Amino acid sequence: MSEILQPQQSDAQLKNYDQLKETFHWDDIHSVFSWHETGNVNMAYECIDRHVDDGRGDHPALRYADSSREETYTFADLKGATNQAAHMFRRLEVAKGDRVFIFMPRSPELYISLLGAIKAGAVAGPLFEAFMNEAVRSRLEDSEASTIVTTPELLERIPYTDLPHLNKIILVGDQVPQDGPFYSYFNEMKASPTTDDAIEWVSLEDGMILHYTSGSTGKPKGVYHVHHAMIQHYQTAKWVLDLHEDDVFWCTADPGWVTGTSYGIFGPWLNGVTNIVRGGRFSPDDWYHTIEKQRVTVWYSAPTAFRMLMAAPKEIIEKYDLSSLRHILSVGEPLNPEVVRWGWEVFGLRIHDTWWMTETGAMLICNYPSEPIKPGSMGKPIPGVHAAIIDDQGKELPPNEMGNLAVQTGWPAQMRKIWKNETKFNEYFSIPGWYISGDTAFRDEDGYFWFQGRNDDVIVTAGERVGPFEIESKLVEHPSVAEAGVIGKPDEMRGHIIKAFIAVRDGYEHSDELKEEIRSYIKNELSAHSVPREIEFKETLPKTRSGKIMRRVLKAWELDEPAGDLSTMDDN
Ligand code: 6R9
Repeated sequence: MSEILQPQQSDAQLKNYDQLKETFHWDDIHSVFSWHETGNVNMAYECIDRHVDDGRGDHPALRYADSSREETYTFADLKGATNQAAHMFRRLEVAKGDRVFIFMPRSPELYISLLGAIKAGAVAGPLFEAFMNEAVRSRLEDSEASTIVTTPELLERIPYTDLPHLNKIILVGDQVPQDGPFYSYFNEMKASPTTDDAIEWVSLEDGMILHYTSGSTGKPKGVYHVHHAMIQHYQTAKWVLDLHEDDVFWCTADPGWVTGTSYGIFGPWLNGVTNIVRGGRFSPDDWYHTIEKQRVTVWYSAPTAFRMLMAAPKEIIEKYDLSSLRHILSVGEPLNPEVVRWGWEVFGLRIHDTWWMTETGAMLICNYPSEPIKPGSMGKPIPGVHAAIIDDQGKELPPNEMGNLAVQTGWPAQMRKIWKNETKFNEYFSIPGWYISGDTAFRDEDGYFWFQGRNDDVIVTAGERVGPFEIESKLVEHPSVAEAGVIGKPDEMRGHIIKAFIAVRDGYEHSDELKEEIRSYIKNELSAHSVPREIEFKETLPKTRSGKIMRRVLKAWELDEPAGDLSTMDDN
């Protein structure tokens, strides 16, 4: 029997879960959006401008801080700035539906550009700042982006001369080259009015954001979301994040990942709360300092971060006053019961797990402040969503049986396509009526879902999804590498780490120097989070007769488990 923790917050906004599960329909909340009356749809308008219309223009919307900058923007400030950005994009001939990428470290300009692009009717494409040339190139090429906002420091990672569609590069910084497709962000913004006539009114089904994410094979997939998603961003931020107007909310994710947009931008701002953005890297001192200084009330982070905080010396946490916190949540990987217990001990609060994916666009299975939680479980589906465990034929399985975690199609934030890849898109919906997540799980007799693993080869490391194929492809381009197979190896701190098995070419030694060289090569070509922490040299790798590396066998080797059916293995 698992442990059950009773809810702490009697005034939580989600009331009567059991009843709402039966009666709630997404259409019920259309009337809270301004388009319900005006017919004018735009996510960015709904996030920012409407709060100014509602008389809350002076409320702080964004509080940004890093080691050198500290700035506050009210909703009125952001309304003006995002209007300017929309004018800037229009003047640079960005048309409705064009892909505008944003590739830079967290900063107010990132948030203003992203919302400005959406205001102008473009599809925003956020790219994590740590991406290196190849990762940047493949995403810009696939999306055929016309415009990118970046910094002079990151410019060398954008091979723009090889990207025929990319013809406008807006640089956030002082050094802007004279020749070429370059524009100065600050000059263009200065030349733009703050008036709202650059807003493009769209339909709920028009494109809004394109998030590239990893799959088990092939190149990264462009997951395409539309303005309609706002309905679910808004409502889950109420039910699950439990945001009230005066909350100070901090989502620690970067907008390069879906959590950093759905809940680092849309969810909180649709609800008109103060949103904290911290630039720079993780450090326990900086993080606790942020909570204390900004008086953060609701905090959304990831198990890896919690585990790193847990591992930091106790004296650090004791220096800070963290009493402003009311509600803590987690996403991205399994939340260990041990972390929930630590949260209770140090904050006096439960950490609430939430489950969803880039493809689902918003939270689907969650723990709520109003409901008991079972540590180790992801919780229960939100009202308006029916999730189930199904077998490969689509039959729903009884409680406690492990199978495919699937969701009945039709929730508002569901992806609408995989960019230029209908085949991949259709794979998710191969069983009629269902979205197949790729995760395995079971549901207990109380309706709580328990995550068991991924049933493809995608690696979730430190909360980030990494596709083994992208790394393997890069590895074999290194002169020393003949063959490479990449798997996730269980790790206490990071959930999984990336492990590469490598067969070297003739003339290369199995040396530590070579491992180091390969690591820095991946870091420079792809990104720091794609680097295999462990490398093991092998004479040959297990392959199918058709030549596919059998990651399943590599995993079995690693875990000392039986390798299962080897009938397709090539034994030469
Ligand atoms: C939002 C986000 C999605 C994959 C997903 C699953 C894993 C996410 C989880 C979880 C266990 C949770 N995952 N939340 N595993 N418990 N609460 O993370 O999106 O980057 O697309 O990753 O992450 O395996 O399929 P994304």
